[in-house]
Amino acid sequence: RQAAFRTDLSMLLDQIGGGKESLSFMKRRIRRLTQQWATAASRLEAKLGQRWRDQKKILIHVGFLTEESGDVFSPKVLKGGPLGEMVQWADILTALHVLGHNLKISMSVKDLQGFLGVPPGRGSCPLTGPLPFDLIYTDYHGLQQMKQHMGLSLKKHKCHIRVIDTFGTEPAYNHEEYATLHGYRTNWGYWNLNSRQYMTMFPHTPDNSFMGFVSEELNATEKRSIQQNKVNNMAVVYGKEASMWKQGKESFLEILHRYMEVHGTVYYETQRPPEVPAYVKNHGLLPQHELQQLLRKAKLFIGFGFPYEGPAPLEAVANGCIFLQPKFQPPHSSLNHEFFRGKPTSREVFSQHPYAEQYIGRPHVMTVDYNNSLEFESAIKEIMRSKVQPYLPYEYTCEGMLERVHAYIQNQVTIPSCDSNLLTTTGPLFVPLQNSTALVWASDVRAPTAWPPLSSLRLLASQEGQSCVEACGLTGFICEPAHFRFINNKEALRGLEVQCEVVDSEINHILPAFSVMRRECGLQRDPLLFSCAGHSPKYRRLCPCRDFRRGQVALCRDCL
Ligand code: U2F
Repeated sequence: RQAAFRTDLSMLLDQIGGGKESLSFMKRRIRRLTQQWATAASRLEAKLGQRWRDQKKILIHVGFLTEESGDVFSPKVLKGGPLGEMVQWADILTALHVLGHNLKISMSVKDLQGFLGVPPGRGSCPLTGPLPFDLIYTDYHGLQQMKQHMGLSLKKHKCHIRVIDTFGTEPAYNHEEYATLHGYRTNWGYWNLNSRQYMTMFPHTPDNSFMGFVSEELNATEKRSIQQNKVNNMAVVYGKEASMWKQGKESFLEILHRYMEVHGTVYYETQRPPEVPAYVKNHGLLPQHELQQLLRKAKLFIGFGFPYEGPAPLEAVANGCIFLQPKFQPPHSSLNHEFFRGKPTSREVFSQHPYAEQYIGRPHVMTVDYNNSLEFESAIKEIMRSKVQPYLPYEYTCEGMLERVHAYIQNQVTIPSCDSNLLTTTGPLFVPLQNSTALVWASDVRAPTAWPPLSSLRLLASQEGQSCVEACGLTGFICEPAHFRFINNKEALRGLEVQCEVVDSEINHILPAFSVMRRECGLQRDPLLFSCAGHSPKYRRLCPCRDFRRGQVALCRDCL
């Protein structure tokens, strides 16, 4: 069946059910953004023209909100706890509904069993017969629950699963045996999925798919009125929980206070939290739409280093604030920081919000060393002087999210780990270009169904110690894990004019790669370990880069 765009969200709201604060929060958000989604749907519909879109049967099982997982989030919704995940799930549900798919929504193990058609009760009772869904969106908690209740059949159906995974999972952590043998084993990873089945909140590592969420969009009139009503000396602090204001914040808060009126939205019960200085005008935790109003007046939204990588800075910038945040030197990661410890990634986080720093940047985002009070002070002065327009990257608009999710659903079907023919592909022809880049022979003959299409591929060799994320990034491209299978061959090495005395095939997440010194070349033996993130000091990596659309890094130019 052809999927038809929907603009009426009432059926979705009914399906979500109620009772919990987390669900009420999501429903309020969905209602508030209804008009924005409707406008986006009609724009995307016009853009896609008469293109056929398959209607998919989709199960959405929100594991972290089930009682069975302990649901620690719901009770904290009105108390300053994390809302980013709720924001994202609300937007995923809406995007799938608006795109016209056939949804079943599960928030408990009982719902899950009912939808999958497995008998209720404990223990693993395998699903017999075909999976009644084309796709299942869930999270790590949900995956665990499905393993318990679907048993072996989970393995059989795993290509249909998509895991919403805020901070991302790198291939070395995802590969069970490899992770166990090489010290990448965590509580979360090791599911042996294809890494692109993990969908993240920001485009962290291109090994995963970027799912994202949306932020409020403003029309021209609203933008104009924001510009007129900005209060140049008004700052809002990022941090809705008192603990985010603790320790060592006094000195730069003091400097900030010298120049600006400081506002906060810190949750409190009866008394002002002692962590929040008396001169701060604390509004208490606000409903989302009231926070937006506050941000419309404020000039500065200032981060204290935590929470990492949340939605709020995008909302602030979308409402015309400048986001000021601390640089992390050394960078934070699962190797050196409690918050990231045990997360299945060794990604280094160089500031509180790397997306804001790298993808938005000045004048909307300023990243400075907070230990340097001169630098901090001059940033505040600069912010008070400068004028900025509200800004929202296209990929965080409703249209951008719909476009991306549409493209994934219609094209991301043959996930490599589920494709037995993977390593038999012989290489295409590579033509050297300048900068050691080689262009793949522009013919799709050998991979007619490849998505992203092969026309987007640019082969490149990284420097020693450099990952493909960095190597592709530095040349204005992005690493595309789906293209690894086309460059994991001798033709690619030849295309880059690499001198190899031996070409081995091994299981190591930095392969394909080569050592110049030793004239040693290695190809990848296990496609599950193709990794954009991997790097090693002695090896130069073969990197499959691709182009991307401006404002929509998840999609290549010919991807739609
Ligand atoms: C992130 O979680 P948070 O929920 O702490 O992220 P924030 O950026 O603070 O905000 C999430 C939403 O909370 C809303 C605001 C954002 O959309 O509009 N909000 C509000 O409604 N009222 C207020 O007074 C203040 C904010 C991240 F998203 C999670 O994935 C991480 O687990 C967490 C820890 O790093 O950070």
